[in-house]
Amino acid sequence: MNKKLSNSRRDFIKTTGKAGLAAGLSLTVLPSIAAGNPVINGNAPFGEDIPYEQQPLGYAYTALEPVIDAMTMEIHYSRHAAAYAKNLAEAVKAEGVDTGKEKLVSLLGRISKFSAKMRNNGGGHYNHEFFWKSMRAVSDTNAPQGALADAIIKDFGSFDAFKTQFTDAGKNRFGSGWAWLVLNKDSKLVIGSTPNQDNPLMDTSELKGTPLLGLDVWEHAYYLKYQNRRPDYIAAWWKLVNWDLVSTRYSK
Ligand code: MN3
Repeated sequence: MNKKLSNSRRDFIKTTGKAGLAAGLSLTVLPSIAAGNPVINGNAPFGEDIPYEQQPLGYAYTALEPVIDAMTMEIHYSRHAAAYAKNLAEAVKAEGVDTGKEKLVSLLGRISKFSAKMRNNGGGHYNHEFFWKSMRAVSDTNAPQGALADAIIKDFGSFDAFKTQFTDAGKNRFGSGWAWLVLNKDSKLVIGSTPNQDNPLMDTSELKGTPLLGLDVWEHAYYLKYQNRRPDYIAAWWKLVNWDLVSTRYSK
């Protein structure tokens, strides 16, 4: 953010703070605004911190073969996801977000205050960074362990029932979007989906909670290898899920 904008924001906050005091607004809220902290929607779910910039992939484009082919990974990461990160950088600049002070996860929690460009690209960037980390090389015996496995059985009946419900969420998402496993505010595991690049951290989202696992069901994620067969892509994708990381997210 440039200095002029930053100063005018501070003046705005000062003025608003005085007006707020005059109007007798809560003193517990105002000091944090005056200190320049992000204003966080009180109901925003906790989500993991993801930087505003695109991060290195962490594995080769070939690492997820044969489930996801190298060309799909290369186009997906270096073109689609890179574009979300670039457009997000433009949006935060244009809309005066101080990225040194406010984390992306907090911004998503009040995304209704921003433009469609911020929503689409903030979500697009966050979701893809989250997605890359959620996968690792193929394992035919891939399944969650420990406390997460117990919670899945408790909330869905069995691992197979969980997979069926998650698969249906991905299959039935009309058009483009994401399927999610989230931990809701009652510490219950919930499956759902979001349209476009929305996610469960957004104050605009019907599905709310802490994301534990997300699956990209946009055609760009699977079309080269699976064409119109989204269910085949989802069925194969289970071999890639990094359950160790999902467990870590759950235990946090
Ligand atoms: Mn994608």
